[in-house]
Amino acid sequence: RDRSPLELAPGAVHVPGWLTLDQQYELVEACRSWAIGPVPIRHTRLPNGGVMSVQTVCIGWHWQPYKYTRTADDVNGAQVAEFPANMIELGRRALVDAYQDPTAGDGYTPDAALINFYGEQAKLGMHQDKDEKSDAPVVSLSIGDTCVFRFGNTENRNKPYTDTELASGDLFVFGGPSRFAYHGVPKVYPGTGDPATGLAGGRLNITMRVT
Ligand code: AKG
Repeated sequence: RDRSPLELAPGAVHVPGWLTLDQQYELVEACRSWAIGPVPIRHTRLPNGGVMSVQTVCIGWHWQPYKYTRTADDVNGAQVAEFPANMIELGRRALVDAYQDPTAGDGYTPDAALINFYGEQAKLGMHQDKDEKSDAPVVSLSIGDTCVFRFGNTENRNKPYTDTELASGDLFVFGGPSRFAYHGVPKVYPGTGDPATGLAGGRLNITMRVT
């Protein structure tokens, strides 16, 4: 695959195949451990009574709709795992490569990540990431099954949007004028991932944020 960055909209960049297989394997191992504890991965309950089809575990700060806390008060009350320094570095390199600017990562210090696991039927509705007080970019890493990623606009939940596929190893950055764009995952293609990532099935997505 061509690994050149593709700009979907100003500030929204897709870099196919950004992570090596080794990096994917390491991230899968780390996520497997975070999924066990201190806060176990779970289907998040929404205030409207809905339950998300994706399963989520957080590091650094715990996201519960619709705020960040240090302790997972809607799960087991435990403090979430620390945000590791090597992921801060990975986030900085992601910005440098996506924006093709050696200074793009300067001063970028993500302090939270949402780790989402998508089973065969899981989807994520169109939403904005707006519970962060910072307008620093969101860095998204995908591992495992390919999905349809729907990237919209900052004004309306629905059209206009662009559908693109995110495959294992892909990086997607949304910052600048696209930071608060609506986005979602309408479909995952089961069985499309490479088990050599350490993920036998499903899709893993990690989004780093500055809260
Ligand atoms: C989010 O965590 O806010 C997402 O939108 C995840 C997107 C994805 O799974 O690619």
